[in-house]
Amino acid sequence: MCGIVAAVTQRNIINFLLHSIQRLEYRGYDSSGLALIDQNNKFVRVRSIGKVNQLIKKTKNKKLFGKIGLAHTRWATHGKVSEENAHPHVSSHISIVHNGVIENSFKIKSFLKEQGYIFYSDTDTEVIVHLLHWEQKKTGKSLLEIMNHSLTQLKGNYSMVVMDSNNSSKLIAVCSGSPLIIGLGIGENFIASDQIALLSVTKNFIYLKEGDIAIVQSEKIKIFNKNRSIAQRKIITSDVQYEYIKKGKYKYYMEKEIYEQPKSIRNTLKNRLKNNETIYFSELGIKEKNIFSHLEHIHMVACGTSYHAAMVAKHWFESLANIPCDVEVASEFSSRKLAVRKKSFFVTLSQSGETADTLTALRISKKLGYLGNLTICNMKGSSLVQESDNYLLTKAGVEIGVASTKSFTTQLTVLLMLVAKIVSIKKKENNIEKKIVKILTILPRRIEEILKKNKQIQDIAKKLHNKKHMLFLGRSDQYPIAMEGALKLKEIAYIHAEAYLSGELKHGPLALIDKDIPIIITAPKNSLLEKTKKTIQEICARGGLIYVFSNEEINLETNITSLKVPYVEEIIAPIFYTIPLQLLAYYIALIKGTNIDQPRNLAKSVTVE
Ligand code: HGA
Repeated sequence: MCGIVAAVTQRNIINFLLHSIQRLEYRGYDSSGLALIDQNNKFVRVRSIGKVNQLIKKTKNKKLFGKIGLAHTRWATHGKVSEENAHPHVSSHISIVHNGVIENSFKIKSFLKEQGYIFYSDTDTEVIVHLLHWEQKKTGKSLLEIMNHSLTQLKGNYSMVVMDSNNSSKLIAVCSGSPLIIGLGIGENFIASDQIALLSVTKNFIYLKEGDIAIVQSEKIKIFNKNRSIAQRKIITSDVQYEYIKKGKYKYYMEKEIYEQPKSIRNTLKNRLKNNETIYFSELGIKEKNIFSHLEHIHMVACGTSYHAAMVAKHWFESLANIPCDVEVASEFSSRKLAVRKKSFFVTLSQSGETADTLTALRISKKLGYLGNLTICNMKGSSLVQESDNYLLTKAGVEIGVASTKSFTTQLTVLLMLVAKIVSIKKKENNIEKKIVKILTILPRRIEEILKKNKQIQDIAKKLHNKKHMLFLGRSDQYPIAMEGALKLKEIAYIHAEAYLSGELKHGPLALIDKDIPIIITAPKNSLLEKTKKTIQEICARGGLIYVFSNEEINLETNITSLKVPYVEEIIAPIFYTIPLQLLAYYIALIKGTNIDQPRNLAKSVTVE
């Protein structure tokens, strides 16, 4: 969530800060702000509610100058959306930008008030900056020393960057609970919460580890680990392509990302399908046999769209590999007492690798006796990748639209490869692996074919955009797709949508059926189609309004709109049928005129629990 950018350079960095913080707007976008230290060693601060464009407008005629500075785009947790609550916050000569939540902020705040501090905002962040100031006033120690001491008093997450107008040569970064990376320039260095903010100035990054404190100067960087010993951290050269962060001919990133899926899946499969029959994961190398051969159960934990991907994978693990698999929402996993199955292997999924609920679940799982763990993630240097024993990358490329699309279909692609690999290792023969390799090879083409149905889906969107509620139905491995379709519609079109198992309709939700609640059904031609047709007839008999996506012509009644989609192999049908539902949500939102890439109240990577 909240985006952070900071820089210490030899040049005026105002334009860099504005441009880079705008890149992070997808993380939070209710307000933004920046602070610089000017030639007189004084803070200059500009803040604004709304999008970064508002901030840019406010800075326009100000002739701002500074070689060191901080910028922030906010997703509020403490205090409403207002200019006073926007970051950076200041206490005398110390300024801060922060991502996270301080759980004991009220207690510290009342202590600081007793010491005479006046609070200008309702944020927990302002508590940190006054605490630092108080400690420094009391002890006279350096900012680094007081930082060390103050952190022991804070409970919660507090990735942050701090600067001191009495010492304008350095920034201090603290990484705890959400990501921070250092971008290495020539005679200048940068800090951000996501590499895409810094790709215009560098490709070389250091990912700070949990608990790290870094002192960043224009010519040098010093990192202390959580035990406060000097730490050496690897420099990672990013392979993220700049084109991924341009909208190109598309109106919204989400549209671009939907149409990019054949390419993203090709990238995900690249160098992983060998000789048309074997799957190879370079991330695991030869240790894959050791990792998977003893497992007898899989426990998958994720949130939101990633959770839906895990639900599809449950069907694959059980039907193709005969391995029992349970799937759980990460926040629930961490909220209950668990009984871990014997020889259970723990799998997490997250696009960003920073999802706080999933990270917490992983940390808890390590104490529970799982056989091992693996994360499936789109971000190489992310916390989940760093903290997991094993990882597999989805290689979707940067996803900027807040509503996930290509990260979902590439997660499913990786999951299907994983299932195939595990079947071969457990069964000691590779017939299923060979079959899956063959099917995955044609998957990008299948997606290209379904994307061509966009015009017909736009026509359906025209009929549905003014509805207040919708139901999505799916059976078996199409149920998670119904959930994903409903989630997309809620996220970007602000239409209330629910997903139900087709077979469950008659156990209650059938009471909702009337002509005002359209029902969207994905019904691939398979052994379950006849059952789904029965459900459709039951809805029709009650006057329901049905829209079916199927590769069989379904024209049982007049109140059915049936869109015949191209043929697809049964195993990959969940991936394939996701596409029309993504397009449907997109086109409905487009007609409604919502802010598709940055829907209200949401943020891309949810780094708070
Ligand atoms: N708690 C701070 C920062 C919010 C945040 O990190 N969101 O992801 C605030 O409310 O300003």
